Amino acid sequence: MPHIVPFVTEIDMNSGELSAPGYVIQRKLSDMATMYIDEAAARRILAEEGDRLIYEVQGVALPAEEGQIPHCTTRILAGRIGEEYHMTKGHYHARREQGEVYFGLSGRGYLVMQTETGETSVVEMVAGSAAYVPPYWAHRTVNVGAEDFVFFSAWEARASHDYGAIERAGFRKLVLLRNGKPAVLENPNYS
Ligand code: PAN
Ligand code: ZN
Repeated sequence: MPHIVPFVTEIDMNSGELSAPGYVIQRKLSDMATMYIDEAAARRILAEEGDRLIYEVQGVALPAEEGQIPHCTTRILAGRIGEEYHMTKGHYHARREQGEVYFGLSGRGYLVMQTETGETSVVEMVAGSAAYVPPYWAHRTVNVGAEDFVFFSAWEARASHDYGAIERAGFRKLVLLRNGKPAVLENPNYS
């Protein structure tokens, strides 16, 4: 078993940048155009404006072994695709029994969660919010503000990510602009 020595990472709360990221992931509109309810709007943006960065993840590199606690920041840029706010892909943990902690660093977002047995929950996060994603809950974050929404997350290494179920069926709840503010609505396409 590799021996990890203690370390500290400095985080820029406004950009989510890590002092020494082990990895950086960028998700663009072209990576997730089919995930937005208004796919035609996504295609229009891609054709007329070109691709756009939706969110960026910066994390520390740790081995995927029991007891390690990987952690990262996520920065979701402000904006919408049609009426739907910029969001992460969202996932279940491959090991469903593993939970996670999110901590808001800047901006304003919604954390959208659901279980495979039909429960849903949407909580608001601002700078200073510690949100708990319990075991068995799929999770997606949505930037509902005018600035970048940045948060920190930490999970158990073996949780691993299962994107397939969400890619196939989506989330039960959507966060859309309605009457000038974010509204949580049923997803008519949820299957
Ligand atoms: C988070 C997410 C991160 C990006 O660190 O992985 O916000 O979202 P997607 O993984 O859905 O693209 C987390 O929940 N880790 O388990
Ligand atoms: Zn997760």
